[in-house]
This record gives sequence, C-alpha cells and structure tokens, in this order.
Amino acid sequence: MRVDAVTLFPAMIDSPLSESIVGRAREEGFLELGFLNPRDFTEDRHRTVDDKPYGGGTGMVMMAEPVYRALKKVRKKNSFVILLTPKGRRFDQPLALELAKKKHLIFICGHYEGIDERVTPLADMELSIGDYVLTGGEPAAVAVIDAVTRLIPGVLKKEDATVNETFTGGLLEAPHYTRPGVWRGEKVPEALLSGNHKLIAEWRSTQARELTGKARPDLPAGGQAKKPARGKKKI
Ligand code: 6GU
Repeated sequence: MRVDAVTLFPAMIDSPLSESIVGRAREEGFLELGFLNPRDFTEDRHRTVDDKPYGGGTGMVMMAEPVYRALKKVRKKNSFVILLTPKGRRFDQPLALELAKKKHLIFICGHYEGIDERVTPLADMELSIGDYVLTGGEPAAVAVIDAVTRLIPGVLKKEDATVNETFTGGLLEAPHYTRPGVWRGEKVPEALLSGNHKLIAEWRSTQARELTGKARPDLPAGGQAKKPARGKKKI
C-alpha cells in the first residue's frame, strides 16, 4: 500500500512509524510512506502557510492553496483522501479493515486552529480518532496508519493474529499470561495450563464476553456476557 501525508511536521509521523512492526513493514515494502509539506508549495519569500481567521478570533488558520497544490501533486485516480479533524467520523476497527483494502491513502493533517474550510470538499472522508482535541492531525495519522498497516496481508507473520483479536467480532480479547506460572503470589488461570484446547477456547470466549460486558457495554457484543453470580463480585 502507498500512503502519503500532507503535513507541516513530517517527522511527527515518520519517526514513530519507523519503529517496530510498521518500521519493518516499510523496510519490507508492504507500506510505502511519503510526505508532502505544504510549505514546499508556497511561493512567497516567507513560505507562508497560515493566516489570521476572517471574522477575528484567536490562533491561525492553514491556508487552502499550499494544501491544494500538495494534494494535486500526489492525488491519482485510485487515491482515497482523508482529512484528519476532530469533526470527522470516529475511527474504529471496521473502518481500519476497509481502509486496508485501498491502494493509496492520502492524509491531510490540519494544524493551528484548523484548515480553511474550502479544503474540506477535496477530501473523500473527514476522520477523527476520538472525542478529544490534539494539537494537530499528525498523531491521529500515526494511529490510523498503524492500525491499517498491521492489517495488510503479510505484515503480521502469524496470519491468524488479527482474527481473534480485540474488536474483531465486537469483543475485547481475553487476558494473556506468560511465564512464570506464579508471579508475586498471583497464579495463571488453571484452564490455560490444562493443555486442553477446547477448554482453553471456552475459557477465552467466556472471559472475552464478560470483560466486554463490564468494560465496554457499548460494543456490539457488550450485552452478551452472563452476569456473574450475585455476591461474587470479581475484581
Ligand atoms: Cl484527526 N485531529 C485533531 N486535531 N484532534 C483530534 C483528532 C484529529 N482526532 C481526535 N482529536
């Protein structure tokens, strides 16, 4: 997959996405990540990318023209253009699965108080990563590109690694344990030590449903958990 980011601060995206699994995916060619800085598409001596808001108010607004020119340079017929803004549709796992099928994603990262509204129609989608305000779209781009990259076939070595995971089927994942079997007095649940694959699968399924019901009743499968017996409050 090809991904381009239109950003005044490319290092905010390039650096975190150079580590770990996504870093390796880039080295191995599963992900080609490019950057366009609107500042490189200005023509004035000061390379101006922002200006005061019409109607007054605090902060600065990113100008439309440098963003438009950057976009024009990379946009192809098969490009899907995403404007990152807290006003956008909330990002989630089903959308990550949809975006992972695209050939070319372009992210436009707003900064300062926002981008000139006339840029909005250039995008195919406005996207937010949650109900809080970031200093700019870059950390959101990192989150979205990370979530999408790990879904590209071949990026994760265990092919089933994305099948049983959190949010697939609207469930949180069952808890994980590794050695030692007893850590500071706390034991690993018996079922996981049984070697009985059917029992382990059942334990994980029950845990996943109970956990989702308690922690995230808003998820699709959040209402399915069997209520724990009265008086036996679990911690
Ligand atoms: Cl995409 N941008 C900004 N600036 N803040 C956000 C966001 C995006 N998503 C959540 N908060």
